[in-house]
Amino acid sequence: MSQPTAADELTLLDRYWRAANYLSVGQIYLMANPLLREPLKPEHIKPRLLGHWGTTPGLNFIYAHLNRIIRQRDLNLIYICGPGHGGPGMVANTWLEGSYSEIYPHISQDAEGMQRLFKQFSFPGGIPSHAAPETPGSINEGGELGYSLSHAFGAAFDNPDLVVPCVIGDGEAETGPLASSWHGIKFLNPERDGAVLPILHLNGYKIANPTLLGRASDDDLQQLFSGYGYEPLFVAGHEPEKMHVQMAEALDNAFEKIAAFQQAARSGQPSDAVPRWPMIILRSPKGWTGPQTVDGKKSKISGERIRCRYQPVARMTSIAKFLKSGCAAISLTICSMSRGS
Ligand SMILES: Cc1ncc(C[n+]2csc(CCOP(=O)(O)OP(=O)(O)O)c2C)c(N)n1
Ligand SMILES: [Mg+2]
Repeated sequence: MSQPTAADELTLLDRYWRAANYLSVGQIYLMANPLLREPLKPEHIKPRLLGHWGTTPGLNFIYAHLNRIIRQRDLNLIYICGPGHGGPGMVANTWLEGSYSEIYPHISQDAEGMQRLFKQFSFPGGIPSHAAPETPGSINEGGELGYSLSHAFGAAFDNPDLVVPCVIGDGEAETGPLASSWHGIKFLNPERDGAVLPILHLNGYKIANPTLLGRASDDDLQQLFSGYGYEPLFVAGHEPEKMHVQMAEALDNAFEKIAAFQQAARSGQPSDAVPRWPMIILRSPKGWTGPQTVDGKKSKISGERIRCRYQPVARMTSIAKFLKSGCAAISLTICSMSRGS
């Protein structure tokens, strides 16, 4: 059994997550003043706001935790991101890791590079708002939902040393291609293929409408995915500290199971037993860590964060109001999202 993750490791992981969240918000809103070192002015904010915040904190959370497991187990791993509309998150993480600046040296890992990183996002002459071919490491485009899990299986087949965690949005899970690709697990040979770890991200909504799987009980999900051949591991909540512990435990558990299936199949003593591969079902709020009220309006879902697909503060009138009040409020919004308050 693995040891529980040390508290200081989780603190560092949380800081990494918050940094990725800040960088994601920055790309959506800012074209100047990237570190908010001076009070916000209208010219710091993009004239046209584009990009999805709602899915991004969950994607960043998963990304940070996968980095922990890669370091811990020295893994060869590729992260497939179904909600490619969370492009700001994928770009933020590759910049934090350094791979973005390696490929695009002018987007350097300093304040000047950060300003360019923010400005280029969904901006004329810049980069798309979705994960795209130019996003480092991307093999799954963000535009049309439905193919993430089949791409994950395609990456793992005949690639025995690769582990492929695949994040699937609960909206994407309702598309025909995705709904059928769960069965890909039946073709996965633990001896000569790599592993696929589906991470079903139940943030409850597709755009702003409720999802079928988001409304299903844990018991029903357990039975559904067990029927497909998986062993679901549940991670649920909204308090970052508790969620970090749960997610670290779920990933430790999943990777131990994967390693055990592969070792048994590659031991030279083949058996007819069919592995029940792990998957993770992650329930976290859409727009997690975002503001609970904007323009005096509370989230429609009691006790939850504001439900947002795009930006929590999107209307120019709201931004103008924030700016009129000395921009403290919007600075606060940006900071609180990255702080996970
Ligand atoms: C095939 C297809 N249908 C519709 C869309 C439009 N669309 C973009 S994001 C989105 C919601 C996706 O919901 P989900 O997968 O749950 O992602 P998340 O909640 O994490 O944003 C939809 C319907 C699309 N991109 N592709
Ligand atoms: Mg969703």
